[in-house]
Formats: sequence, C-alpha cells, structure tokens
Amino acid sequence: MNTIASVTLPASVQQPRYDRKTLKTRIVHFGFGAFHRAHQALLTDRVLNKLAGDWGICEISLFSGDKLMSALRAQDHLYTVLEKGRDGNQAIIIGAVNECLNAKLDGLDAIIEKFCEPQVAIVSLTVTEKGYCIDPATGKLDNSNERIIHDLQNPAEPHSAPGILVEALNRRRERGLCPFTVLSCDNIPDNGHVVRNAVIGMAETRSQELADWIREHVTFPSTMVDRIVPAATPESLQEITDALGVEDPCAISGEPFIQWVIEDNFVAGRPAWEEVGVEMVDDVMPWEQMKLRMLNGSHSFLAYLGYLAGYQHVNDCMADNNFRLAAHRLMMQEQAPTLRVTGVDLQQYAHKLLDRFENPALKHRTWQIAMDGSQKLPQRMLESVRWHLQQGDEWPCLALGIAGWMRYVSGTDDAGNEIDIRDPLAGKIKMLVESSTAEERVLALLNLHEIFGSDLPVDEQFVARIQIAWSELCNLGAREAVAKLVD
Ligand code: NAI
Ligand code: CS2
Repeated sequence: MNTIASVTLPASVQQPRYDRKTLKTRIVHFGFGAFHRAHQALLTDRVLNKLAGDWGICEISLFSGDKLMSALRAQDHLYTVLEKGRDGNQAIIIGAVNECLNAKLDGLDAIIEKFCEPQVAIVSLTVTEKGYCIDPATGKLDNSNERIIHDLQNPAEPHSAPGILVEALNRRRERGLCPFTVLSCDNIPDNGHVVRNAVIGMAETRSQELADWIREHVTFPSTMVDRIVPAATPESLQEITDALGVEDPCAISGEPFIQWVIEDNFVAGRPAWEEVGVEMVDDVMPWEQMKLRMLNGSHSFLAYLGYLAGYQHVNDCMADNNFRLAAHRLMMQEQAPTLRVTGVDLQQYAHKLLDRFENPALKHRTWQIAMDGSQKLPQRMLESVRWHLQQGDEWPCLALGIAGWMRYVSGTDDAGNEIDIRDPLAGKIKMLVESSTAEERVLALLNLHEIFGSDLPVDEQFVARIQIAWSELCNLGAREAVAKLVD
C-alpha cells in the first residue's frame, strides 16, 4: 500500500529537512487530536527544521484513536498538515513524531512505562477541557467523575489523565529518576495550575510524600494556545489526497494563523520554540484571558446562535452582517473591558479574529464548537458576566450567548430539528430540560452549579437578564434576536 512515506511527493510539499534517525522520545504527548497535530507538533517540527536536535515526540492516546495510531505507524509516523488560507494552501509533512502508543493496541502499562523513560523531559496534553476531570466552576478535581473514582480505587491502573500522570511520577520517584514538566495545551484558564491541582489532589489521596515531591520538583507551566483546526472531514482529507497524490489518514487541515504563549518554567529542558515565533513569558494569564474571552467567547456565541439559526459553519455566520456586528460588539464592548492584558491593540486583535472567522476555506462547524458547553461557558462568558455585575453595567451580548446555550441544549433548533448534543453533563441537562416548561427552563438549568457556581443562580440581576434574553430568543428566533441586539 502506498503511503506518504513510500512515494515521491510533489515538490510543492514541504518535507522534514533534518535526520529523523537522531530523534529520541523527549516529549510524550497525551491526545493525538486535530489541534496537537497542527500546532505543538508542527511548531516542534519547525524547530527541528531550523536547528536539528533530538526533540522527538511519542504520541499517546488512551481508549480511542487505535486506527489512527495504526495508520501513523504504517507511514513511519509521518503525517500531513494542510495550512488553508485565502491565498491558497500549503502542505507540510511533519517528521517530529518518532513513535506512538495506544491503550488498546499496546496496553496501559506500556504507556505508563513510556512516561518513565529517563530522557523524557516534557509530558504535554490536549485532552479537551473535560479530560482533566475537574469541576469547571471550582477548578478542583471532580471526585464524582467516574474515571477519578476508578483511579482512586485502582491507582496503579489509572484511566484518567491526572491518574496516569500521578502513577508515572510515582514510578519515576521510586526509581530515583528526575521529574518531567507537565505542559497543558488545552483551552482552560490557568491551565498549568488546573492540571497541577488535579495531579497533586490525586497524589494526596495516595501519599503525602508523593504529593510533596510533585509539589517541589514538577513544574506545570501555563500556556495560551491558538490555531483554528476543525475536525477532519472526508472532504478535507480528499483535498489533502489531491495535493499529495496519495492518501494520508492522519492528515489535518488548519488556518495559517498560529500563536503559542508559554510560561517559561521547565525542569528538564525544552525545544527552542522561541526560535520559531513562540512567546516565552513569565505570566501567561493576561494572554489566556484575552484569547479565551475574545476568540473562544465569540466562537461559542456564534456556535449556539448560529446553529439555532441554521448556520452550519462559522464563516456562514460571518456572512450574516448582524452576526458579524454582534460578534464584534461582544469582543469590544463586553469582553475587552474585562481584560488586563497590556501592549495589545484589542481593536486590531478583534478585526483579525473576524477575518480568521470569515476564512471560507476552513468550514469550522458550529456544531463542533457547541460541544462540551458545560466545560466552556465559565471561562468564555460567565467570568466576564461576573465582572460586569460588579461594575453594574450592561452585557446584552453575553446574556444572549448564555440564553443561546440554554436554547441549544433544550434540543431543538429554530427550524424544529432535533440537535445532537454532546456534553459530559448531557444526561443531567436532558433531565432538567424534560422536567421543565419553557417558562421554567432558565431556572432549571441554573441549578447546574458545576457551570454557574453558587453565586450566579441567586443573583437577581443575572437571572432577570438571562430570562429576558431567553424570552427574546423563544419569541423571535436566533436570527431576529441577533438582529435586534445590533439594531
Ligand atoms: P480532537 O477531538 O481531535 O482530539 C481530542 C483528543 O483528546 C483525542 O486524542 C482524544 O482521544 C483525547 N481525549 C478526549 N477526551 C479525553 C479524556 N477524557 N481523557 C484523555 N484523553 C481524552 O480535538 P482537538 O481539535 O484536537 O481539540 C482538543 C483540545 O485542544 C480542545 O478541547 C482545546 O482544549 C484545545 N484546542 C483546540 C483547538 C482547535 O481549533 N481544534 C485550538 C486550540 C485549543
Ligand atoms: C473552539 C476552539 O471548539 C472550540 O471550542 O472555540 O477549538 C478554537 O477553535 C480554538 O481555541 C482556536 O485557537
């Protein structure tokens, strides 16, 4: 069978310019998803193209991804990223991956032992917001999560990302090996501290000495990560096959824009990512906040209201001028005032975001962004609402965005079609929706303290504003409600 490793590729395809035989597994990455392939692995590949070196990546996936891993192995761990811009596409073969492991194919113990190899310096993660098993409202380990319950009973055979990190660090400590750095690359505020809390929280249930050792020796830098990378589709994979002249089942497409801001705190070294444009800083929080509120906040706003209105993709929403104006108003009038980032022209940043959202080549589904709202709303909308409630000022776009989520999880779009809702709390949400009338829905969903905390459901102003936005949405539909918002 022909693969990208066995055929001659067109000259227009960028290929690794370093000797892959020198690669060692220095980075173990958890979650070989779309984003990692087009972001962190690509940026590490750029460092290798510029400086050579041995910073190879071992890719890990737990209970899914076995087919992808088998395909990756069959093509010598090479895969393709297609950067899709308005002015054309660029195909790039990534060579930075030197091995991969999957729980189904190789067993859980092989995975944990990989983390214990002495030369491993960094364990990075893109396991989605829900993969850390934390309570989104508190940022603390969620002991009611079924994977955490399993791992507390079976610490040596963990099923969760925090559990596997703790077991791997435990074995390294017992063998007198130096620790590694844990690098979260997920869209969670203060992601370094969140994973640190989850890992130390779990270690404390095993032994105080282990928890103290992790606290003292392991670093958990925070990061801000940014590149829009939609899930692969048969169409996007076919486009890559056409560009290469051969199929690549591990290929992924993404936008040309890329940004990574990292707190420079590594215990055992790291690639010279700053050589390829990565920003190494002391405090990532202002950047994270800016990106999670301006970009991801408006993404979720467009996803819920756009999907209800029948817009399948973000660029379809952008073609409706009311949605475009509303997204800009949300960014500049309701998110920007809450930010403490300095030295960034937020107006310019907002226009760049709208430009990225308009990219017709991306076809980013509103349905995909709408997933896991229970894990996303707190950092994308609710923290800003708390800021505005303290200021005593207006936040109509945020109110409509939150009401949009409530309509979306109520299960029917404006045309009356059923919605396929994906969320770790889907069962609980469905129960609340089925046991409430439309008039009772807002109060029913506010019972989800995992999302709204204990303050917002008892804040009269908050409840009143959401009720008003909810009624508008029910009476007018999403298109008219957004039109009225920017009128
Ligand atoms: P994806 O669905 O392609 O990959 C998700 C990966 O996480 C898969 O490897 C899956 O096996 C793993 N995973 C899912 N649940 C898990 C769990 N409970 N425990 C362990 N592993 C788990 O998604 P994609 O696009 O790669 O996004 C992943 C995360 O990357 C997002 O949730 C977000 O935090 C971050 N991100 C994504 C961007 C994008 O545009 N796709 C951009 C910026 C950040
Ligand atoms: C999106 C993000 O699916 C989502 O929730 O908002 O994946 C978004 O594409 C990225 O954060 C962009 O960097």
